[in-house]
Amino acid sequence: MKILHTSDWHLGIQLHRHSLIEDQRYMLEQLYQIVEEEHISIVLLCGDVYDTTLATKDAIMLFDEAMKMLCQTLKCQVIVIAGNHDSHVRLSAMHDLLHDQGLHLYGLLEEAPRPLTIGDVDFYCVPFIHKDTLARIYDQSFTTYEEAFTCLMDDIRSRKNKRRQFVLAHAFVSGASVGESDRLAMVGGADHISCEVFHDMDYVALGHLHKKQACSKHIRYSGSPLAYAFSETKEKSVTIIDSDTMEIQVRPLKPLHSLVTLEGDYKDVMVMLPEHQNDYVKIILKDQGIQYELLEFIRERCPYLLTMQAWQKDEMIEYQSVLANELEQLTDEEILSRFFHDYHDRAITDEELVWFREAKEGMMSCE
Ligand SMILES: [Mn+2]
Repeated sequence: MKILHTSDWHLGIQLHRHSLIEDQRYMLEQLYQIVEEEHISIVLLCGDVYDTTLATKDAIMLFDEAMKMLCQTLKCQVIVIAGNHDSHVRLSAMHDLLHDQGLHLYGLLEEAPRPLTIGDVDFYCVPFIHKDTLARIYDQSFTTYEEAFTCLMDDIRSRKNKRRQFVLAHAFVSGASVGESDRLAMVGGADHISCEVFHDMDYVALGHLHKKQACSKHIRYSGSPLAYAFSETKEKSVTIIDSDTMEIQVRPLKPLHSLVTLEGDYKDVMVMLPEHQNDYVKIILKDQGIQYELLEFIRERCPYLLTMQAWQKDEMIEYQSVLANELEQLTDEEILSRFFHDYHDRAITDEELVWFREAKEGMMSCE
C-alpha cells in the first residue's frame, strides 16, 4: 500500500498581506497528479490544515475541493489530524459521517487513541495535544510533556499485533531544525519531545515544523508543501511510504511563485529585478531609506514585490535558521521580538510588550 505524508498546508495564509490561495491551489493540483501517478491509497495530513482557527471562506472552500478530489475522484482515503493552528472542533465537524466516505478527521483526543485499521496498517492519530489532556486521559499526573507523550506511546506499543503501527502526530521533536515560519510554535512552549518516545513504531508521520527532515529513517517531518517565509526557500515536497517494503520516496513540488530576497545597493537591485518577474520578492536596500515614491517606482517594475526594507547596520538582524536547542535558551520575549523583526520588519514597541506580558500572566494564572 502506498501512503503519502504531508502536513502544514496552512490554507488561507497570507505572506506580507498577500493571499497565497492561488499558490495553494497550484500546489494541490500537483498533489493530485502525484496521487494518481504513484497509485496512492492513503493520504496523511498531519495538522495545520488551516492557518487560523477561524479559517477564511476561500480556505474552507479549497479544503472542501481537495477532500472531494482525493476521496471521490481519486478514490484515496485521507487521514487528517488537527494542528495547533486548527480549531479542533471545526476541523472535525461531521467526522462520523465522513468516516464512511474515506475521510478520517481527528480533532481532539478525548480518550486513549484507538487504531484506524486500513489494510495491513494500524494508524494511531494524535492531534496537537496538551500535557493536561493526556493527564486526564490516563488519569495520571505528568511533570513534563515528554513523560506524558511516553505514556501515550507506551499505550500504543502495548497494542502491537501483526499489523504495522503508524503514528500521526503534530508535535515538536527536539533537536529538529526550525525555520522562520516555525518560530511562533516556540512561544510559551516547553512542549518538546525527544525522538526516542517513538521507538518501535514502523512509521511516524509528523507535522508542525515546516522544514522537511528525518529524525530517523522512519520518523519524519514531511515539511510544509510551500515556503511560508522568505528565509525558507528550500525545496518543498511530499513524502511517500510503501507499507509493504517500507521504502521511502520524496516527490518535489514546484511553487507557482518562488520566494527570493534581493539585497544590495539600489542600482544592483534594479539590475536583478528583470529576472524575478514571476517571483515573490523581498528587497533589502543597503544604500538608502525607503520613501513612498521609491516603493511605487519599484512596484511598477516588480509585479510580485511583497516587502521592502532598508538595511541599517546595527538594527538589521538576519535570522536564517536556528536550531531548536538554541531557541530553547531564548526567553519568550526574545522570541517575540525576533518574530516582530521577521514578520513586521520592525522592533516590538514597549506598549506591545506590556500587552504580551499581561496576556502571558493571564494564561499562567488560568493553568
Ligand atoms: Mn504549521
